[in-house]
Parts: sequence; C-alpha cells; structure tokens
Amino acid sequence: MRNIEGYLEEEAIRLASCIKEPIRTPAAIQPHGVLVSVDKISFTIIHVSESSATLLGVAGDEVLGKPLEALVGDDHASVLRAVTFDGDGPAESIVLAAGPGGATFDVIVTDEGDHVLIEFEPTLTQPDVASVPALYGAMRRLNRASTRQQLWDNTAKELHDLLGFDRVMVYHFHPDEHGEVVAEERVEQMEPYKGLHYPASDIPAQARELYLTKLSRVIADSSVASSALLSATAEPLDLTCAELRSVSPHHLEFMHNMGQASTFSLSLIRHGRLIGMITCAHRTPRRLPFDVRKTLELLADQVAMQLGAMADIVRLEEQAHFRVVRDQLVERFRASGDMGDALFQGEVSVSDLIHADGVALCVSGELTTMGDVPSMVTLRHFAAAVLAEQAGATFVKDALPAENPGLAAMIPTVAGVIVAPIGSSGDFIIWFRNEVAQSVDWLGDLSKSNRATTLSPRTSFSAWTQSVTGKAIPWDGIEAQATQLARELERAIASRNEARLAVYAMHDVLTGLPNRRLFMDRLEQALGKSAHVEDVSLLFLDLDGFKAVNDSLGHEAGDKLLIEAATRIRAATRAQDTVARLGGDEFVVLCEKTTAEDAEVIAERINATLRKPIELGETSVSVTASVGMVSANSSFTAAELLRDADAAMYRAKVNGRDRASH
Ligand code: BLA
Repeated sequence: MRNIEGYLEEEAIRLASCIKEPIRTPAAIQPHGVLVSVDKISFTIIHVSESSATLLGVAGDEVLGKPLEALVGDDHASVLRAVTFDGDGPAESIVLAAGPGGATFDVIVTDEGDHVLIEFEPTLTQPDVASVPALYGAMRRLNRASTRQQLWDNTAKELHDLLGFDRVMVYHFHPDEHGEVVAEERVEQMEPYKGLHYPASDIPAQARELYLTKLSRVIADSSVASSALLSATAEPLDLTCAELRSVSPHHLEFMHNMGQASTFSLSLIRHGRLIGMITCAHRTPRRLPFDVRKTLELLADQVAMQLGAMADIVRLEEQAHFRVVRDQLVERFRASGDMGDALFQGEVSVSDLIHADGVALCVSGELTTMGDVPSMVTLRHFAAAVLAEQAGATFVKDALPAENPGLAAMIPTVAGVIVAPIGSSGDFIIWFRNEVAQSVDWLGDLSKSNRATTLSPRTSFSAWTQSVTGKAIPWDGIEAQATQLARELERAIASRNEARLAVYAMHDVLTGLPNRRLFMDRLEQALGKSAHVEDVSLLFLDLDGFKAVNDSLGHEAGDKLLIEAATRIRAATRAQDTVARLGGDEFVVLCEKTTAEDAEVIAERINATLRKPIELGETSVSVTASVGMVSANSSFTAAELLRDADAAMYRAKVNGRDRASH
C-alpha cells in the first residue's frame, strides 16, 4: 500500500497503542443492567455495580462484603446459590422478579473459578424478535448456501429479517488483519458499506482476542455513561465473559461517528482463529434477549463451520491440482537431460503451478528463464542478495518496492516475487509478477485529515478510493507450492547425482569402460546362466610395451594411449560383449554365448586393430597385445576363470607377444 500522507506510520502507532487499552478489566459496566461478583463458597459480595441502586433499589456500598441475600433477598439468593455449572456452558440464565415494583430480570450466572458473576438484565418483551421456529428456519436455509459469497449474503439477509436492526454486516478478515465488509443488508436510505475495506486498528488485536472467548457482544446504547463497579478488593475484576462489560471510549467514539447507537456482534471462529464477524447496528438503542443471543452464537458457529468447510474444499481441490502439476514437472525434470526445458516447455510448465510474468530456474549454477525476467546478470545479483538474507527460507513479496526498496531497485518493473532456494548451494527458482495498478475502496478516508487525533476513530465513513501502486496480484499463500516444488527438485537433483555416482563407482574413470567390480558382477551372472561347456568365453589382454611408452613419453601420453586402446578394443568387439579395464594396461572382454572358435576370431580382430600405430601428439607409437583366452560354463567360478585367463595371457607373452593363446 502506498504511504498516504504518513498513513502507515499512523496506523502502526494506533495498532501499538490501541492494543494496550485494558478492555477486559474496565471496572465498569453498561448501565442498563447490574453486575455482582460473589465468592463462590460464601456468596459474599465482592463487586457490585452502581446501577444496583436504580435497578435493584439497593445502593451498592451498603451490600459490599455482605452475603448475596442482602442484595436480592433470601428466596432469590437461595435460587442463585443452587445454580450448578456444567463446565462447557458457564452461563445459566434464570428469570427473577428482583427489582422494585416487581421488575423482572434475566439473571445470568457465570462460573469464574473462585468467584461467580451474577448479571441482571431487565427482561425484554419484544414478541417480534427471533422466535425459536424463525431462528431454526434461518439456520436450515443458511445450510443450503453453496458458495462463500452466497453464505455471507444470506447470513446478512437472514439476520436482518430476524432481528430488524438497521444494518447487518458480515466482515471477513484478510491475512494482514484488515477487514472487509463482504455482505450487508440495510434499510434503504442508509449509505452502502458492502465491498469497503477497513484498517486493522478499527477492531484492535486485544478486542479480537477477547471475541475468541466471548462469542457475542452487546453494546446497548453508545450515548450513555458507564456504571462503575464498587469493589471490596483492590484486585481488578476480569469482565471478559461478562455480558454487560462497558465499552472502550475509543469504540464509543467510533460508534458515535458512525451514527450507531447500538450494536450486536457475533464472532466467526474457525480453527481457533477469528476469521470474521457479523455486526448488527442500529441508529437507536437496542438489545436482544439473552437466550436469543445464545442461539445466535450457535447460528454464527454454524456459519463459521460452513465457511471453514468451503475454504477446506477449495484448498483440497487446489492441492490436488498442484500435486498433479508438480508430479508431472518433477517427473519430467527427473527424466530429462535438460532441466530447464523440462520445467518450461511442454504440456505443463512451472507457470501452470504458479502464474507469473516471468520465471527463472538455476540448477548447478545454470540459468534458464521464461517470460518477462531481468537480465541474466541482474537476476544472479538479485538471487544472490535474496538467498544471502533468507537462510534457506522461501522469500515472498507482493509489494517489493514498499517492502524492500533495496532489492526492488534492482528489478524496477517487478512488484511481486517468490524466491525458492533449491538446496543450499545457491540454486533457486524465482517467479516474478509485474506491478499492476489496483484500487481499494475504504470505509472512510484514510488520510490524517479524517481523524481528530492519531488515536481517534475516523470522522467520516463515506467510501474513499485509494489507488495502489507498487503492488502485484498477491501470491495468496501459493509460496507453499513454490517451497514444495523446490524441495522436490532438490530431491530429484540429488537422486540424479546419486545415479551418476553409482555409474562412476562401476566404471573406470579414464576410459569410461566398466571396472573390475562391474565386470566380475557380469561374469558371475553370465556363468550362473550358462549350462553348456564353453558357453562363456573370456579374453584377458595385457598391452605389450605400454610401460616403455609411459616411462619415455610421460603419464599423460600413457593415459591417451590407454583411452585409444580402449576405444579400439570396444570397436573390435560386439555390442553384447563386455569390455572392461581391470587396471593399468590390463583389459578383459566377456563374450557370452560364444564358443572358443568365435572368441578366437574376436581376439584376432583385437590384435589386428591394436597393431596399427597410435598418434600421440607429435609422435606415433605402436603397441600390441598379449591375449589369454578361456571358455567355460557354470562349473567355474568367476575368480577361477579370470585366473585361468590371466595364465593364458602369460602364455601368449611367453610365446612372443602380439598374439592370443589358450
Ligand atoms: C470494537 N470495532 C469494534 C467492534 C466492531 C468494530 C464491529 C466490535 C464491537 C461492536 O460490535 O460494535 C468496527 N464496526 C466496526 C466497523 C464497522 C462497524 C469497521 O460497524 C463498519 C464496517 N476503534 C477505532 C480506534 C480504536 C478502536 C482508533 O476506530 C482504538 C484506538 C478500538 N474497537 C476498538 C475497541 C473495540 C472495538 C477497543 C472493543 C470494544 C469492546 O468490545 O469493548
């Protein structure tokens, strides 16, 4: 969000300061009722509100420290002493005629551990408000909503019909805690608020936390002064669960500015989080009977549960889609020689997983990009700067210019970015989103001029449009997918490297031929399969005169000679033969299903090809090979056969080299 005349700083001050107001312990209540706290065992009065004088006809200071009987008489006190609590629903409500002239009260009794709260609310007789069948019908109808917006809209409509408040609003809280009026039902002549957003400080954090415990909130008349609590102790009384808790002066001013004389609000809670609220507001003082409020808490609970289930379904569907795309990408990545191609080309690409204007992938230091991305040099600098800051975590920003001006300066047109590190060696995948012009409609001008002081509520609440720059379409939590993909790519790279290492472990590094280990393995397998005598033939080669070349021309020349010899031997044999280097200038050829005669032909071809001069830079050298030949079947072990072939090779050496011997 752009900084509107220092708006962000001011909002931060408000947030920090508003949360300090001790709204749970105001030591006062709303004056339309009476609140008493008594010791749980003795029922001695510890606190009593001043309002008891007018409503119950007994002055509070006359009964402080005395048994409850002093306030309500023996009969009522014995009823209240007999209330039991079931733990889950701490509040019990009883109708008692306790006031002067036989006034009746809904008496709400709440278990607070070592003490009991007793609240007296004058009984309401509004026969038109929310009968049980009407509430029941509303809940059944709400059950049928199939989308979130429908449910929001229907909730506002049902409550408006049921309760007759001037305006009923449903709020949704965004991840950054600011709110939005997502549904509204109001009397016609009032200004519409639906679609308007409001800052987090309108309902500060400690108020939201309180509404997690206290699921409905009545503010009966915002224009009257609160009634103080008289107290027999210095200990402040926690009024979190009290129906009558007095209202924050900041909020009273807010209501006054909004033209609200009364409100009734319900919490929408999912997984222990306040995801939204429902507020019913009226231009004149108004309140609802206790049992209606309690039933409405159930209705709100049902709505929150439905909202949660809808969100869960959307999330599960998204996850299923993500999984399919991710699996395809990772599979292609695993199978492909070109990692960049695997993620950027073909039926699905990384931008099907996360839509973006540009994507960049760096694997083993090699960069591949797609779409609109900064230059390679900038990209590398940017990635290095982010990775250095992140310590392995995914970096995600919707409004980079405001959130990290330093990094934003490197990539001027970009506003949204996700950087997911792949492993810890500097590889990464980055998604870029360009800046998109957006606007937000706020409930009232956000600039300074719309408040008396920084801590005051706004004075006007007419819709105020803010144009927003430096922001991209928000990622909305999709970075979890980026992190997951990066993790799977890391695993795919690791398993590719392992496979490569496995190849190295079985092969001779110089010539690329199978090494002794792989050769012995193949020989054992071949012998295991053979049934007939002379089924398996083995040629054992030792180069003649290799040592002389190595000594006179050096190791480098020797290595070149070995590579050339390996190439020639490979060329002289068949595809199904295994040519291996045992070490030094010793090679072996395994010929399966090959008779001794055929093996002899192969040996001669090898001798012939090695006889030809080999170019080593300036000079040309000639080497030959002594070849030992054996044929066998499964009655031999691999080691025995190799030993016999070695012995046959010696015979070829002794017989004059450059030949094959049995
Ligand atoms: C409480 N603020 C609330 C409540 C609402 C709002 C609904 C719950 C109490 C109630 O039901 O009235 C906000 N009300 C709104 C909004 C709309 C509405 C946004 O009708 C319309 C869309 N409030 C401020 C500032 C402060 C502040 C600047 O504007 C603090 C400095 C505080 N708001 C504040 C506090 C509460 C509150 C402390 C808790 C009130 C309480 O329960 O005692």
